[in-house]
Amino acid sequence: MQRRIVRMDAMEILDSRGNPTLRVQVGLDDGAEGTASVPSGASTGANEARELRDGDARRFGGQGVERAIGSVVEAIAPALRGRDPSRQAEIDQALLDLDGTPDKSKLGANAILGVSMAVARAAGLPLYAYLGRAGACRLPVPMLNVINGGRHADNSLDFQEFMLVPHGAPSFREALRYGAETYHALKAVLKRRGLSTAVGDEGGFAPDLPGNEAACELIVEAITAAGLKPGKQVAIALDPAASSFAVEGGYALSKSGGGRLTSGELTALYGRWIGSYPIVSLEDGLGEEDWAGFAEQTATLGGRVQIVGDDLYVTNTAFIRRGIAERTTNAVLIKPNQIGTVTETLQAVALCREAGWRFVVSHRSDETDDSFIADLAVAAGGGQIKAGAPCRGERLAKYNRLLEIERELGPAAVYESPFRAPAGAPPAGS
Ligand code: 2PG
Ligand code: MG
Repeated sequence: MQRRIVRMDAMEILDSRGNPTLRVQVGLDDGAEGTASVPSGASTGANEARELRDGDARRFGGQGVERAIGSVVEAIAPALRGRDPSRQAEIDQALLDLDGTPDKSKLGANAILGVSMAVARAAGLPLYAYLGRAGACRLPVPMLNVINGGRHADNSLDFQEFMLVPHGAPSFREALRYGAETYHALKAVLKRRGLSTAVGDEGGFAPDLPGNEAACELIVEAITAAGLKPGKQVAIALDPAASSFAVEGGYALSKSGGGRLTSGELTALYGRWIGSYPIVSLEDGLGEEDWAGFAEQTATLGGRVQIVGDDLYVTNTAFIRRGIAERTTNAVLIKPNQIGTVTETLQAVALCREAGWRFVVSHRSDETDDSFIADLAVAAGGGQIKAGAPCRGERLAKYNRLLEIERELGPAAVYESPFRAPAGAPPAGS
């Protein structure tokens, strides 16, 4: 029997930075319900789909989402009433048509994504199997952001994220243990040196260090202190989020007092680090306008590490297509709220697969307890997720959901390092 959407509601909740965001609920005629909460970013790409914020300075400094709630209740709900929730692509297309703008600014990408995710949740359980169809059984290697800098912390680090990659673990559960134990070892190392163990926006530590490179040294020390093998069991991933320190003609490392570098000099710096530390992945090593610099970086470093584009592509197939044609990177960061619907997110994943590119499903720095991306990562099957440190509830919601999925899959669950093959190689199963 065909099921129908009969009810839709939205409310304003707070996200992990204490800013308002949207929770959307969709109800079906058989009583099934789907709820979803929408994340937000701090280091946002210029071409991301636009959130609708109230701009009313009397509430939340203008950040309220009552207008976006209006979009859901007044515009979207009547248009989707009576629709079959299992027709995700048609529903998402209806949302695009209803909005009619290229950047979803009329209804708001936050309103649109909330509905899109809630419909998927109402339509099928478990969500990973529904989105991925049969055969969704690959658990992702987590990238755990244990040292925060850039726009995510008030410290001396220009680079935004220093992540643990426990790719040498035998299972997701063990990988998370490696990550958590290293996180605790890192805390002890910081304490011993009299450095701050307060955490940044994604739950990683945010100490003042003499320079960006010191974060890599500390991480290697922590991996060893946890009794694990750097590189073999736990490697490092970086997201400098370089758009946030890009300046006219180069990059300014002003938080650390590291001076100005050209695009080529910054790539050379990463190259030296790759020689000294077990780095397997480098995301947004350059700014979102530096397409030529990225191509150069991929040509020089792309055989040794995964080069991931985030701000550059904003999960948009138009930009990813250009990247594939110009060999700008060899991997893509996938964030549903950058593009605004579940279907477009899956299209971005499909394009990566077609090109033999890797991809990493990702959270945002402003998160909620919604674990949608955990299911999405298993459904997409690319074998990588980044969801912050193994600390703070909104980050753990994703990792704990992955533990549940792994348990549910039982012996069918697969945990496989995408980093054993050379960096340019396609993800397994593609
Ligand atoms: C990133 C993200 C998530 P933000 O740059 O990859 O870590 O940060 O959500 O602030 O854009
Ligand atoms: Mg990023």
